[in-house]
Amino acid sequence: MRLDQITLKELRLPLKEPFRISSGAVHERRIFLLELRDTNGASTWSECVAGEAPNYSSEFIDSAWVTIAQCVAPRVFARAFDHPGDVHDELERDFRGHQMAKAAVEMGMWALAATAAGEPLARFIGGTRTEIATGISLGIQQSPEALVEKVRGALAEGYRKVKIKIEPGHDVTWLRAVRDAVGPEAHLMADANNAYTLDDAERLAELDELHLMMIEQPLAHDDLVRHAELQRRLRTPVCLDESITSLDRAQDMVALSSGRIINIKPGRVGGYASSLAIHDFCQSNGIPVWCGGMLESGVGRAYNVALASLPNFTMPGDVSPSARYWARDIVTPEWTMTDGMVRVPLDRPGLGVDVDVERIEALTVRTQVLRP
Ligand code: OSB
Ligand code: MG
Repeated sequence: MRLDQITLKELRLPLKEPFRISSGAVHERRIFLLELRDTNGASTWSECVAGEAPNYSSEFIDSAWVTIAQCVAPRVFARAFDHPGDVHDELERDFRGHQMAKAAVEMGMWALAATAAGEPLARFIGGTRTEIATGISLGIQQSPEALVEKVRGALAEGYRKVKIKIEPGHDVTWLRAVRDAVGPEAHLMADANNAYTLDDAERLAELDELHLMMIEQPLAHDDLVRHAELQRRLRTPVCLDESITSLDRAQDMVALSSGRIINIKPGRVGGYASSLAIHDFCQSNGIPVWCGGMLESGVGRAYNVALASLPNFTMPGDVSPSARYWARDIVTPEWTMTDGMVRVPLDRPGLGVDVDVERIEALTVRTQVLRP
């Protein structure tokens, strides 16, 4: 397999409601799509999940764009690959960081290979599930009452897990209001996106009585040592998101006991090869994983759904249906949820959804065509 063209496109999709986390708010998602074409003329789409600002990781859309154009694409154009699993190593050699930029191309190579092999992407990577238990990630709300309403609505819609964004001042009282309102059985968790320090350990320990499934990434984005100290002081399992950028970091988490669960986002770890390695390592070490989200369009969602079909994705993923985010998605059919489950498309090779090329053209604000 050899690429002979990558087209970069940026479009804007307004979110139905603003999404606020401890590090910032998004109103309109700048969607970064790639169309990859190989020397046989086959093509597929992928999505780079970098955000508008470097407030989740150091990458952002504009840095990822330049990185793909100047560093990732030239390397991938320069050789043929027997297997998409070889792309990751090629992109790691003397090339530090930029996981989301690398992942966008690497994952597209997996989809091209799946299509060429005549297999649905989920099966091509070893996925076994036919449907994915689905969670919703709720941004920080105006008041505890507003949050309770959102959570009730999500549970009524059938979501199997409700993740609530927290930050100092919007945490224990807010989550207690939710727990009191929805009862002891509801699957609730919190995500702090690095909003705390170890000085907050006592406050965070107050969450133990609320029986959350986990607390995601309470401390710094690149920390493992302090999370280990915090985990010793909490009964609630710590789940790491931002801190796990590679298989090595997952191994460090286990070695240091920095957390008990991992949220795998393929973009954050450099793509599918790395996601599969983390998945397998966690499976062998009794660490449950689940698939995180980055407010992807229907294109990125296809990759998340396929990944979440692997056997050790035992907890509900942040793979909400299209209608949770957008008035209209850019794929057909849109992603839907029935009884809290999103179906894995297994009826055809590749991504399993059609990309609405006309709509993408209409929404595109910039394009760049890359060639060898
Ligand atoms: O921390 O998981 C996160 C979105 C943007 C940046 C970070 C995160 C998120 C989400 C969204 O929680 C989950 C989704 O895509 O539904
Ligand atoms: Mg998170």
